[in-house]
Amino acid sequence: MSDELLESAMRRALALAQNGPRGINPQVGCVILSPADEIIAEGWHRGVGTPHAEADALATLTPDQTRGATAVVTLEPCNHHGHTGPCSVALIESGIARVVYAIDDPTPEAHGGAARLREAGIEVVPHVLADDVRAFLADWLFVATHGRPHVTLKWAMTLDGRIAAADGTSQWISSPEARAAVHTLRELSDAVLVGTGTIIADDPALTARGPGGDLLAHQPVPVVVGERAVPAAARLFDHPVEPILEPTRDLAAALADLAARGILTVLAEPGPTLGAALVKADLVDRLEVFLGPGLLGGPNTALGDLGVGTIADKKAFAIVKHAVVGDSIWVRAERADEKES
Ligand code: AOF
Ligand code: ZN
Repeated sequence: MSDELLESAMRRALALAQNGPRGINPQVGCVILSPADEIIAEGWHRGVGTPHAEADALATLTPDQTRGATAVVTLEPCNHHGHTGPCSVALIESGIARVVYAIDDPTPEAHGGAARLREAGIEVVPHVLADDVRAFLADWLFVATHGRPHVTLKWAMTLDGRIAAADGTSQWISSPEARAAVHTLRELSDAVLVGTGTIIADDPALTARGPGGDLLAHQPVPVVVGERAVPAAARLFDHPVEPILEPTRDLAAALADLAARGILTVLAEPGPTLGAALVKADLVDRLEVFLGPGLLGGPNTALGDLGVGTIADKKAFAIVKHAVVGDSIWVRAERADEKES
């Protein structure tokens, strides 16, 4: 069978994967090809507790059809008893002759399906269209390898690095174009995170809005971290998505809990104390910084103390993108000591 044919079947499996929901489990697609290279079944995974993509596709076929066929699946078939039995075993029992997959399953429990299939005498072709599938599953793969969501920390500051005036006012440091970019970042995130201090001081809505104040199509889950009480009248509770409260100072634990709820990406928009605590704990993967004109002076810096006593200990971030947004500049930086995402 030609490489083009396998790639085109994998492209179809990747399109099917996108029918599934984003969340704790990966979005996975599968097609089954007959010995004559025709697609005879399609399947995808519909989320936690439902059949895996391979089982979904196989369910529509008779044993006569599966014998000698090829399964093309976006993720290495699993090898564990979770909510369902191992796909490796289901494929072996189906009489499939060959399994083609895109990326290895990184989870210690599910990993190992490819080896099991080979041991059973099935031809295994790994890593077809691996880059495309890896890019599609990047956020899920991040969570699977780190045990927490990917965290972006955002702030807007003046040319002298201040985020508010002495009386706490901060509207507006950056341009309307910069603020529109922030709302797009919110819309693209699974969750928006602030501390209880920000809720008490600013009472933010935490919605993703268009220029006219209209709600954008996708709304992030609002998340509040911290031990102080959240006022019952906070605007947060008017958010279209029910807020998640993490009444703890253990940031790693709060993020792990978000991952367990299927949140893969977080946009953190905290004040300087929580922002610094996230950076200090090495829980920040990306920065989105908006630099507005003007100077404010004073003590209201973007981040509080990071415990960096000397320049050699600075937290390393590499600037990967910058853009002019109205009268402001947008800078994106990625954590420099870890570049897997
Ligand atoms: C596959 N095919 O379609 C998916 C796989 O809780 P469970 O039993 O559903 O297992 C979830 C794990 O199985 C998940 O973390 C990932 O490692 C793998 N997902 N594997 O062979 C699929 N969705
Ligand atoms: Zn499986």
